[in-house]
Amino acid sequence: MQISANFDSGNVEVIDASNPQQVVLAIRPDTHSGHFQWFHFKVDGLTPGRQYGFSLSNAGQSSYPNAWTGYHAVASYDQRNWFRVPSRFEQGALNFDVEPQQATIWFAYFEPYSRARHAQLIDQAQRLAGAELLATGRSLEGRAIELLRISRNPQASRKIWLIAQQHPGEHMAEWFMEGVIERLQQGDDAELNALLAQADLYLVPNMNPDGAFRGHLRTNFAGCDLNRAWQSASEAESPEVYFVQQQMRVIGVDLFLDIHGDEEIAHVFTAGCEGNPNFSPRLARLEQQFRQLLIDNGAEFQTTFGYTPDQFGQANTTLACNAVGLEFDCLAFTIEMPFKDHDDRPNPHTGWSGERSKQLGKDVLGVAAAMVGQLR
Ligand code: GEM
Ligand code: ZN
Repeated sequence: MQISANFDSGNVEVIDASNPQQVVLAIRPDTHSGHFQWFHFKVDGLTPGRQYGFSLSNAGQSSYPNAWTGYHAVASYDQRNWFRVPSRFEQGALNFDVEPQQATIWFAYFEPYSRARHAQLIDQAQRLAGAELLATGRSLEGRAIELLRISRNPQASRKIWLIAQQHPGEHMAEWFMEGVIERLQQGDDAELNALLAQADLYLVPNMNPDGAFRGHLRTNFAGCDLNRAWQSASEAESPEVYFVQQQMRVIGVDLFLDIHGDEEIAHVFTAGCEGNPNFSPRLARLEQQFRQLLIDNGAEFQTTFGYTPDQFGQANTTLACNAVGLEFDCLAFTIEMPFKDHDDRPNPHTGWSGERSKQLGKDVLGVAAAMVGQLR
């Protein structure tokens, strides 16, 4: 049996593989940061039908140790079809057993979004009507941060921004962006035609390519949490945020959506700008309308579970959502998808998945279309 993780978004260290029924592994922390939770590894040389056991022995020291309760790892034989394997968080380790059907299997914290698929997505997006690669920033290790603009009406006055995967382990975020771009490919979409008659879309499908490639959970190559860098972005520590902020200040923002994943809460939810000093009845009304439309449109979304709302004036404005909502006095959300499942409509076979993330992206685009005329 061979275990490897030396590949795109791979992360695991082998501690002791001498006993196939109790393979002891550990998750590697982000480079220059203590954060860890994301894992992704490949096992070769298995005997189909035989029982194997794997143990992520340091799970209890991860960034969100409580998140392992009720969590089930994802597995795949072909890196396309992923399914959940029953997992147990016990004595500080995450343990899961498999009786593999094939000699090779991959395990991960969530369905990975590969750099190769990202490259295909960027190519695909540029073939959309009205699309252009408007600008390209550079990560600390020199990977591209692509800013795409979709513009189909030169008179369109509204600027709608979606950025994704500031936190590199939150792979559901780029799946969401693939759903957005896939919907933009549909020709006969009246909702989208109405949206693009009034607004240009600005899309950054992956904010943290270095962290994604390195199998990080939360930080970039310098160990910076990009979602805490929006009041102090620098080319030295957080060029990814610095680039997007510079573009926003040239272009403007009327609606901002920051796409994330959440380790602990088994539901899809949003966090808004209720704690910002500029939060107003107008913004409160827009936030309520956005959430209600998502629910009315049948999206996998709910408002019962989520983060504790900030007290007025107490927002942490180093976060993208709060920083952009404040600076541009616009509707701004953090959109959170679960690493576990959306327990309002559970799917025990897949849990929350890439496909469900894509569908949410399509649904959110429909809500943006319904609200574009009321953003200012
Ligand atoms: C979260 S966003 C946290 C927002 N909290 C409140 N109370 N509005 C983060 O960056 O910690 C997003 C994420 O990690 O997915
Ligand atoms: Zn996040």
